[in-house]
Amino acid sequence: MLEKRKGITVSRQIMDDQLLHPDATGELTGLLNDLVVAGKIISAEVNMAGLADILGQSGKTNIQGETVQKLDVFANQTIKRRMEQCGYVCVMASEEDDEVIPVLDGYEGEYTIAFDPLDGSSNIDVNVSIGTIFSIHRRLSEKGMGTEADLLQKGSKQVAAGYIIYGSSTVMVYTTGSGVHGFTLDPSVGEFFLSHPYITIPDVCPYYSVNEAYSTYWLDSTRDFIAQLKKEEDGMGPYSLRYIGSLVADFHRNLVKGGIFLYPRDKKSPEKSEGKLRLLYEAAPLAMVVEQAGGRAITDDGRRILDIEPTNLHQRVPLIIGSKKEVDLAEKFFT
Ligand code: AHM
Ligand code: MG
Repeated sequence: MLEKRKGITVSRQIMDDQLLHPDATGELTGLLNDLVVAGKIISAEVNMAGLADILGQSGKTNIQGETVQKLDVFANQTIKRRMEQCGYVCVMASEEDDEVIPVLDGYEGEYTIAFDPLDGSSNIDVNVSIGTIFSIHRRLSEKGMGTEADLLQKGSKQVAAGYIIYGSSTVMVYTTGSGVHGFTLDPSVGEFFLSHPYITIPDVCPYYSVNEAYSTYWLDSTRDFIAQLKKEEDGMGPYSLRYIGSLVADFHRNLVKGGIFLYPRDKKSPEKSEGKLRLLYEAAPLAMVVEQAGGRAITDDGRRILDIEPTNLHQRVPLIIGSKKEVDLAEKFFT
């Protein structure tokens, strides 16, 4: 049956997901389909980047104080334009914008979207995989333009989440809470086809991913856990290190092959006291995906990522995410 589904289009799968919810109005289906269009546009631009003189830096810095590169700007604008006029979204948040982003007057819909338009952007001009991450919630307010409060909802309330990775091929992975599916873009026809139905993260986990250069700044618990992964013990380990430095790419590899990714807090600077990654549009959506795939996502003090109540749009959170057995093991060190 699963084999037979392989090759169906992403829009067919999105519609099938909707049919699991008899009361659905079709708004989430419409939103996801518009997001797919944004993904295709960004994918085309990423592939053209080397040719189109779009590489390099735009000279601006974002709220995190990082240099914004031109493709980030393009990806951000592309998603905002698609979402502001799709009619299914009431307010947005993006890694690249300090404040909430309104939609066009008269186009307010039922949902909110938070996104990282192009994660891993420091890798853009060296042909390393980068990606778009998205998180969708149902609005809390009744109607009209959405507010920040509509966006500040915990991850367990997400109605859909996922990412699009621009790598050796472009792959969209998403969940609406009924399993995780992956679709590969066939650029010759401009369509995403189901290539990874019902993804489950492998039990056997060969990889760990962490920036070990910061180990001198780590908490003892992090250092002890990583030391454990290097041992051969109880039929586990030593694990191999794979760190791309592009969250979507590291996460995607671990989801498909098995693995654990960590971006823990460290003592390097006050900004790193909660790690580096952002709760709303990096940690929470990937946590929903990983849990739907049978894995786990926690903080380095043992909290479930999906249970964290956000207090601001760009808050950071220490992230431990991946195969269940390894996150269970991590938890013993972190609690
Ligand atoms: P970005 O959203 O500005 O691209 O930053 C997030 C990226 C992640 O993709 C990656 O996991 C991490 O930063 C790498 O950080 P570091 O270089 O500190 O290891
Ligand atoms: Mg990012």
